[in-house]
Order: sequence, then C-alpha cells, then structure tokens
Amino acid sequence: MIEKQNYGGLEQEFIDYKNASIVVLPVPYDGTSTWLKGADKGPEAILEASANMELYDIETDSEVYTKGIATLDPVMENASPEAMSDAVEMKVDAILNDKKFPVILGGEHSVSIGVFRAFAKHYENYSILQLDAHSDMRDSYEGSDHNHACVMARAKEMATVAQVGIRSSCIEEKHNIDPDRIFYAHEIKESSNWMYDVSEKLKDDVYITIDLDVFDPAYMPSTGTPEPDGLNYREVINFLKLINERHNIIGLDVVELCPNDVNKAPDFLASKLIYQILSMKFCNA
Ligand SMILES: [Mn+2]
Repeated sequence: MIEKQNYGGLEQEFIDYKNASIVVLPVPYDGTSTWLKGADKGPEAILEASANMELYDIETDSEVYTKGIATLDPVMENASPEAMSDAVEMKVDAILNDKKFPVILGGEHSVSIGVFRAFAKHYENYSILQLDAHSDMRDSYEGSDHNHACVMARAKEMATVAQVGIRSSCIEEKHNIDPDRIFYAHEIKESSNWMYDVSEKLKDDVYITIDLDVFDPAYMPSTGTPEPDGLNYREVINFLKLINERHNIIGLDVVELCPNDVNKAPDFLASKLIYQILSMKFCNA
C-alpha cells in the first residue's frame, strides 16, 4: 500500500486539519504548458523530498511544523483550465474561511488564477508578488485567457502586482507591463536597493506566487521553460526575509516544478524554500 504523502512527512498529531495553522494544497495540473511537460508530477516530487528534510530551521532557530501542517488531497480537475481554476478557488476559499495559511503546489502556473480569485474575496486590498523568469502578461494564449502565459494579466485584474526576476517576455505583453512594477533579473544584478524598491510597490498584505524558473537553471534545471541568468537561492531567501519583515505574507504558491528522475536536488530546493518561508512567517523571533 502506498502511504499518502504529507508535507514534511509529519507524525499524525501535526497533520490534523483542525489544529493546523498551515494547509498544503497540491494541484497537479499540466494542461496548458507549451514546451516540456511534467509539471503534473511537481506536487508529488515536492512532498516526497519534504519527507527527507530536517524539520529544524537553523536561520530562525525554530520547528515550524509544530504549528501543524495539513496536506489536502490533490485537486484533480482536468477538464479545462477554467474548470481547474474554479475547483482551486473553491478549495482555497474554504482554507481562508478556516483562517489557515494556504500553500499551493503546482502544477503549471495557471493553477494560481483560482487562488488569486479566492484571495480577492477575502482581501480587499492585497498585492501579488510574482517571482518568475517570465512576465506571463499575455491577454490570452492558445485560445484561453486561463493559460499559464496569462497568469499575471489575470492577477492584475484583482490586485496590485510586482514582478521580480523577469528575463523573458514577448512584445505583445508590453502594453500590460507596468515599468514601475517589473524588476528585471539583469537590473536586480546591478542594483543594491532593489529589494526595498519592490517592497515600496507592495501593500501590507502580500500573496507570493513563485514560478521556480525564477531561479537560475544551474540551481533549478527542473522546469518546463528554463531561462539563463536567474536568481540564486540566497538572493531569493534574503529578499523574502525582507518582504516578511515589512509586510504580512498571506499565502504562497510554488509552481512549475517539472521533476527529473535522476537529479533530485531541485525537488529538495522547492521543498526547503517552502519550509524556510513558513519558518520566517510563523517563527520569526
Ligand atoms: Mn515562468
């Protein structure tokens, strides 16, 4: 019998939904990805890696799992990106009604659209912080406005956005991109103040959507559309520490892990990234 994976491989007393402060929702959807397929295997790979992680976080000197981390059954709606978004919205809405902190595991980036909609119901004035190689600002793509390439165009309709680590766009997206709210990877590398500049653009409540291709492919080769010249792990962690100090992080998704059978390091990176963000959020002394 295959045991159901729970994030962190935790003992029963820490995975009970009722007592959990944190809820992990896997969405293994890969319906609209355009190049390398396999993002549907992402959630399982993150959960598997997470069971092999040390649960003590050195930087915050804490064990965030003791706050309770429940892992829900995956959302399996596959009929269309629109139907999947509706199903995700319903689940996240329920998690927010229960006053718990949602962590969504993709799947490709289109899984975030339903999440944004659920947050818009609960937060009148929130910001969406995107970490990504791609601006994802197309109005529609391949016949759907719920395609992964349109995620941030949808986000912009619901919240103020800031885009970080971007290094790939198409010219048709330019009219949707606000030059004051996009922080290109090449500019970040030359700036000493970029983290504060991003923070200035964000409201108090911040939802974070992380497309793992924001990282340089040297660290994160397991994505559908890897782009050179990305951020490293420490840059991302230090940036999110600053965001956590200055803002209220209200939720998180980590998407586009396209796992490799041989190289498991990227799966561990994704898993630990989530754990470190949760440690900052819940255990920052
Ligand atoms: Mn991307």
